Amino acid sequence: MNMNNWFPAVIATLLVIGAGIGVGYVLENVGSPQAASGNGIYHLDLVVTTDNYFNASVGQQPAFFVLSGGKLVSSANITLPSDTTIAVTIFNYDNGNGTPSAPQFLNVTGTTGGTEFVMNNTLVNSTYSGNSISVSGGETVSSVNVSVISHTFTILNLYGTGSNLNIPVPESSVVQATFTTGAPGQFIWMCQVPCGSGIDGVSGAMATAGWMTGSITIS
Ligand SMILES: [Cu+2]
Repeated sequence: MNMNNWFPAVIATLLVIGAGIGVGYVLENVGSPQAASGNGIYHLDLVVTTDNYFNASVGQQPAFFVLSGGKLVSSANITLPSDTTIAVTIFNYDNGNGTPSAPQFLNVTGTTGGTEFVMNNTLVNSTYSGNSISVSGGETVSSVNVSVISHTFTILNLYGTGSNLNIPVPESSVVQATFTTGAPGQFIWMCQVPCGSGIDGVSGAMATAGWMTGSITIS
């Protein structure tokens, strides 16, 4: 799971932009599924990194972090406001591919319009133009191909039993989507692409809060 050469630079740039003017500004200007507008938009910025030391027997594992106040903090317990539009941005450093636990997790579900906005090197494919840069941008999708899926950010049963928020994340990409929370409650988020340790990949990161799973408190 080594990173591509270009990707850290893209991430670094986006993080600088995010720290300087708010990642929401990026979201609202690149054609996300729902342009954030007015008050009450809550921004949840997530970063997936690899090569985090887990322990001596497992070695290194991928993990989700929350980007908060300009630094990475644990994703073990994420609190979101109730009855609010959440603009989520996921910066995925991982260039590894996996197989989801079930085909349904390739599909975007529970987001505004049932879509997400994906940026990666191929989609952005920027070129030199007019002594500057010409940026192509990204792509709005309703599913991710099994050949490129890396992780998912899934909130189980967020909209009722069996009705999940599911945001599939391609390898080496930035993904943006919006969704709306309901009444206060307790939920579980987890990645649905077994990316942990053990023969089936569901141990280690996949089974540990703050790595590939955690709680969501809607309050
Ligand atoms: Cu994962």
